Amino acid sequence: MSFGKTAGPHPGDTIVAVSSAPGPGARAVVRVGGPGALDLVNTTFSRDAESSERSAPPPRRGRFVPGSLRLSGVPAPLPATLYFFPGPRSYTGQDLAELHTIGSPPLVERLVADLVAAGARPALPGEFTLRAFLAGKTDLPRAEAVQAVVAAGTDADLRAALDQLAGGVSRPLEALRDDLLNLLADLEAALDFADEDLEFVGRDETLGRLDAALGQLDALLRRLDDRGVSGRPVRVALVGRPNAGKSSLFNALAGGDALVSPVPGTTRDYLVKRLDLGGVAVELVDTAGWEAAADAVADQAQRLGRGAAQAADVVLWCDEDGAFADDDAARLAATAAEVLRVRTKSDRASRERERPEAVPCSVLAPGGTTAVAAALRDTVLSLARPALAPSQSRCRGHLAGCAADLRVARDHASAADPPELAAAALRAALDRLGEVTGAVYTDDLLDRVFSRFCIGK
Ligand SMILES: Nc1nc2c(ncn2[C@@H]2O[C@H](COP(=O)(O)OP(=O)(O)OP(=O)(O)O)[C@@H](O)[C@H]2O)c(=O)[nH]1
Ligand SMILES: [Mg+2]
Repeated sequence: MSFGKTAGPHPGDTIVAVSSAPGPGARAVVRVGGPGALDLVNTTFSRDAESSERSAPPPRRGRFVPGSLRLSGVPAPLPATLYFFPGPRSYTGQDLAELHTIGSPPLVERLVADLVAAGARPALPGEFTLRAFLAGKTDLPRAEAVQAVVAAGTDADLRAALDQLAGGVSRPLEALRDDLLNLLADLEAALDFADEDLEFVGRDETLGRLDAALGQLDALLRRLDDRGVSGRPVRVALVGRPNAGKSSLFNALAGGDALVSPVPGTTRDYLVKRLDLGGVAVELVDTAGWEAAADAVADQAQRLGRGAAQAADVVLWCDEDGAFADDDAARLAATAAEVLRVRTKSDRASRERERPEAVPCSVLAPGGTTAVAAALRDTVLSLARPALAPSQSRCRGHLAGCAADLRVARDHASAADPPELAAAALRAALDRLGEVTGAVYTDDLLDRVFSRFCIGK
């Protein structure tokens, strides 16, 4: 699906979708939005105690109108209620009608089909919220929060989504954007009157205001992290005893260049590499083998390795026999990580002992790591991703870009470079900030945000 200008949906279309949860229920809600919403609804809906709905005045805003639906092929009228919200004071900014009726899937399908036959177009995922965004009714973080509220799986997810919906991210962003726009205006005024020896904003003041903005950005980024949704890729740690074959597997999976040797305790530090598991991004971490540390360096390596395991979302536990001793399990229990057991060096026939709970793996046999890669991908995909995660990672990305541009502006100001340079960097920073809220957007950005939505929202 694309919201591109040529191929994308036309906001002048009247769209229809079921907006209640799929399946049978006490009540189903069908939404019709767009300029022809009321006329379309009136093709199937009649008010109670009225001979002709056409002679009646349109329903008042937010008022519900009891009545019934006449559906094609259904002999009896269905009880229904119409809620009508005329634009521009509606969710989408356009006329919006909701028909509430009995939650029977075949009847609801019939209703949508009749409305489509009467001229409505089936809505694309997120199209109602996209219209709200395009009408200036909502910004992107709030639009994303709508989807996150719908998808929230836990109380914490729901709280975070509701906070974002209420402007938890948007409001501080608006304040920050205002400050930066004022600073840009001052810098540009100084450019316009460069010949007149008037000082609009001095170097120290510029630096001070940029530092304040960077501080606010930092606080915002921390706030995103505090919600426990940092948007970082899933972290996978290779953990096991010395010589188990962790670094070899690391190299095989990630094309890394970790040191491999038959001497136990080869890996002293830990190595991190990004890896693409068929469209799923993970961060693979190679760690030092677990053993009783013999010296200070080994002890340090062990602690680093354990720290990495602690921060992991998934642990690939490597063992030549596919074994997983109770005390190993106990040590890993402290991490919240999902443990995936791997039987390494499966090409060694003498060690061929079947352990169904461990995935066999060999870095020497052709295709010997395919099963591990597939099992790892499944595990990563099965991890519940908080509903706000995509929004948070999008915001984080734009905010980090904004901070980088602000630092460039700061460097120029501090080096007393021509003020045009600081102004240009500041303009770039403002664009990045605009991308968070949607004040500056591209079709591609809208596509990424709204294609995650479900139909009817
Ligand atoms: N036959 C066979 N040998 C392997 C395989 N994977 C690793 N090895 C060998 O096992 C030895 C140890 O491998 P490493 O990858 O260094 O093991 P490690 O777990 O990283 O070891 P430490 O860093 O010391 O904890 C090396 O000699 C490897 O060549 C495998 O799939 N098959
Ligand atoms: Mg190693």
